Amino acid sequence: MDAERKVLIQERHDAVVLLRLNRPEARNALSPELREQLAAALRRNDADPSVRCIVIAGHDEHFAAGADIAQLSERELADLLQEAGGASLWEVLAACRTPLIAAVSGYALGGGCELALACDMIVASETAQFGQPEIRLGIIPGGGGTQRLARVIGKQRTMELVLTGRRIPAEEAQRLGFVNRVAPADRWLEEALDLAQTVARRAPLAARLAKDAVLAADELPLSAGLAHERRLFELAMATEDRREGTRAFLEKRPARFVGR
Ligand code: CO8
Repeated sequence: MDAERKVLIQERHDAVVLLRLNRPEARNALSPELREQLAAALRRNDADPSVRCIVIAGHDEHFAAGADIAQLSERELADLLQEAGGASLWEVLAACRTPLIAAVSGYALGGGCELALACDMIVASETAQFGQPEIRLGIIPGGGGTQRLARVIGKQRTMELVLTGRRIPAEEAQRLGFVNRVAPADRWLEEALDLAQTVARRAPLAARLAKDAVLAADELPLSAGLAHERRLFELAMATEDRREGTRAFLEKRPARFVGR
């Protein structure tokens, strides 16, 4: 438990959970221990219906500097193959049904950039720097970076980032379309939490269905995606929250969503 508190700190802000990476001595490098604890925290919170949005953050100077290079330098192919049994952090992130927001200040590099990209939205400080510098270490991204970046910013731009390892500032990342909002250096976490609170106030089942529908756009051809959306829309129509939401609108009062 002590170790858990040390590398990953969880705070509760009403219906929002804030998970803070906390290995400042290694620029929040994603050690196996940190990855396991983050995966466990995501699973735990995703299973808790009172949690309506999860924010993943680091600190002012660093979101996460990627995989732990000290550990990477020692790894052999056999170690990697052995690991493949358990669900990795990346699989847990992809399976998380609760909306996820990355709050990025400072460096988000390698696995850190991939962690941010695996979230549903990114709020960045004006100081944030994103990049996939793996090529400089003789490797390539392994946490989904090539696939997610190519889907969001396109092949040519992804090639440049992945083949050169160039870092890009928050403003450029926003221009390229993978950062939602850029906040002043002293407000990045507040703005991410504000966005999370807004999501948390919406109908929670509809939020999960909406997330499912949007993510399907990356996986399915248009006709299958539209059919999937239609099924999820029908599910949303069957909820108590739909009755409450539509009634509240007609009665000109705020809706009280209960998640049923
Ligand atoms: N791993 C381990 N230690 C690190 C890492 C890291 N990724 N990044 C920084 N550190 C350590 C440094 O070794 C140093 O330790 P010490 O104080 O003992 O010398 C300390 O943190 C401070 O580092 P710097 O002196 O370099 O700090 P700066 O503020 O000058 O620079 C940077 C910060 C820009 C973040 C710089 O440290 C840097 O470039 N780090 C490496 C970034 C990088 O290459 N990341 C990619 C890693 S590979 C990867 O992520 C592959 C993902 C594959 C799948 C995912 C599995 C998780």
